[in-house]
Amino acid sequence: MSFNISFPDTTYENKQRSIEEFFEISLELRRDVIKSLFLAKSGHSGGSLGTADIFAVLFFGGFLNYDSSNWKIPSRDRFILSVGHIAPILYASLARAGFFEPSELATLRKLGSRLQGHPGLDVNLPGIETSSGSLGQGVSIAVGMALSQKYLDKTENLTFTMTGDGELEEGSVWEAAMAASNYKLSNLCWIVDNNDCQIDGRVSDVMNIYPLQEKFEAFGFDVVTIDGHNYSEIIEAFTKFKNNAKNSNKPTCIIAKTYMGRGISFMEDDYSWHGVPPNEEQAIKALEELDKLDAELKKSNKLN
Ligand SMILES: Cc1ncc(C[n+]2csc(CCOP(=O)(O)OP(=O)(O)O)c2C)c(N)n1
Repeated sequence: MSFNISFPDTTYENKQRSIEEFFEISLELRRDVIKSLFLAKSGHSGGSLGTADIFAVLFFGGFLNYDSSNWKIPSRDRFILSVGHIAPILYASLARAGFFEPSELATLRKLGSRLQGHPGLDVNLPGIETSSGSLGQGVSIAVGMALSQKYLDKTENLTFTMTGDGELEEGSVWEAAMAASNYKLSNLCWIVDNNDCQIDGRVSDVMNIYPLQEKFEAFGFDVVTIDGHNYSEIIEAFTKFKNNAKNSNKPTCIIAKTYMGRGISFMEDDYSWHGVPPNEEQAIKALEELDKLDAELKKSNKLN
């Protein structure tokens, strides 16, 4: 079987969009994840695919303020991927937003690549604000960034961070949560990828973290629980956060109910896909499934 992988150089603007456009972008992000992980022969498929809809809205829906051609501009919003092992979806989003060439996605996890298995500051990849992947730490860094935005720099800029739900088993996460509300960080948006899957089982079986909404509320957050694959709900949640940032003293937590491996029939809601890449046969099948969804979308004539 011959299988040629290439990454088209399509990029997308960061602006208000229709549901169909977000779906189209999420399909491209998912293709990037499948292709880069197949080429890497290692890495985390499940969480990367499961969060693609959230990344599509956050990076391409006008919610995260950035300039990919001048990415270090101090007035940017920050995005910290605390759940660092799902780096492939962050890399895909950055590439499609113009931070670097999409063709670089082919270097994921290769020796000398800027796209390491977990985001690293040492490799100077545009868009990476901090090293992350030692679970529980990124979110504390995000709290520090939000603190300095609000009280040192006195800007209106925002900090977004994403944790896994297994990651919430780290005690330091709750210190960060306590600090976020203590310091009234209404400019902090904490997204929880609540797929109820972690490295070797269901989160609820390994270490029960529930009830989650009530826990974050008790820690002083304004909490919204959404379907993390429903674009309207994702848009509404980010809109609420932006409103909170201006009018409230509480940090916002978005608990996004997702399915690990979303979009690929044989990966969905299966924790054994937490940390493995597709082999050739699986990659071909996965890309065919995504192409089919794309064809159906185009046939529906709802794209501009
Ligand atoms: C401090 C720390 N301990 C352990 C690990 C190993 N580890 C990597 S991913 C993972 C499970 C994380 O689960 P979750 O946050 O739910 O991510 P998902 O399975 O949804 O991708 C663990 C324990 C780590 N990266 N950091």
